[in-house]
Amino acid sequence: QTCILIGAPVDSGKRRRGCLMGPDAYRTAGLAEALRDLGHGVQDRGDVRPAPFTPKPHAKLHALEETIAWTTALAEAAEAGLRDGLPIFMGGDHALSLGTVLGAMRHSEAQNRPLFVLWLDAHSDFHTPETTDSGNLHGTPLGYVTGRPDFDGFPEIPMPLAQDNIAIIGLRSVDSAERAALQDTTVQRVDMREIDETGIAKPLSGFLERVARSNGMLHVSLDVDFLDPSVAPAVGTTVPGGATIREGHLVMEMLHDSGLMTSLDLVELNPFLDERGRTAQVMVDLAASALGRRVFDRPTRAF
Ligand code: DIR
Ligand code: MN
Ligand code: MN
Ligand code: MN
Repeated sequence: QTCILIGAPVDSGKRRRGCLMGPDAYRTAGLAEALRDLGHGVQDRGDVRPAPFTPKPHAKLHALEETIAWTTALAEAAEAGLRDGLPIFMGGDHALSLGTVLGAMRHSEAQNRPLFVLWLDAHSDFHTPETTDSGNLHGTPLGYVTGRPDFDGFPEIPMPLAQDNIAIIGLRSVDSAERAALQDTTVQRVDMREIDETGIAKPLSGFLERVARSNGMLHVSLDVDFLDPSVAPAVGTTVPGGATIREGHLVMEMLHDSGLMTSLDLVELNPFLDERGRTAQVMVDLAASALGRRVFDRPTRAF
């Protein structure tokens, strides 16, 4: 399994700047070396650049043209990366997933396999350009890929991602328009209360079983703010009451055991807000767990 590292220094998905430094923070924290130590081939393809664009002021949406340009470029990079190995997108804010999930959708369609998406995030990112209050497009990728309206100017969605094929885990900040829209969907929504009550393994194995039964491809999108800010402070939108380090590793270890993950986003790291690269290191360690780092081998569990 070759891991293809792809820098996605997207900083247009919200107003607070700094996520453009993410890819180099992951490189500095030793992502490639950690994966090589696990026996993987690793290829760093450098940073993607956005397609050419002309900025136009917009009454509400922040950096619309730039975000569209990133979406176009990243969808192509994702499609190419998936042909050659397991792409890991080093973000960059969550607007990068507008492109990476689109690329994964195109690839899975070409493979004739269904795509599933696991969204690890405090937020549901289910807005449309119409419903967003903040005007920050990093809050819209799941709205986009599921075929919600008003994404004018963005690349066409070939076939919307089925709601049944999405799980969002870690929820604790859902805007009212998102809540209203999500309520009527079959998206698997796992909020922090459910994690408190049942543990994180139970809803995750249910989802992974569904992926396995459909012989699906699985795109995983890990937002730094999935984790509690006490352990992962370098993100612009911290929300208290998040996943612990161990819950994060358990998710990643289960993903590795399942053998189902086909692509991975690491998003919203803002190294400018960090102290000594602490959060970048946490994210590198989580990625390593998803790619097979473990304390001991254990009997394999079939999904
Ligand atoms: C918020 C923030 N719901 C918005 N979204 C974030 O601006 O629409 N997603 N931070 O991860
Ligand atoms: Mn750089
Ligand atoms: Mn997010
Ligand atoms: Mn978030």
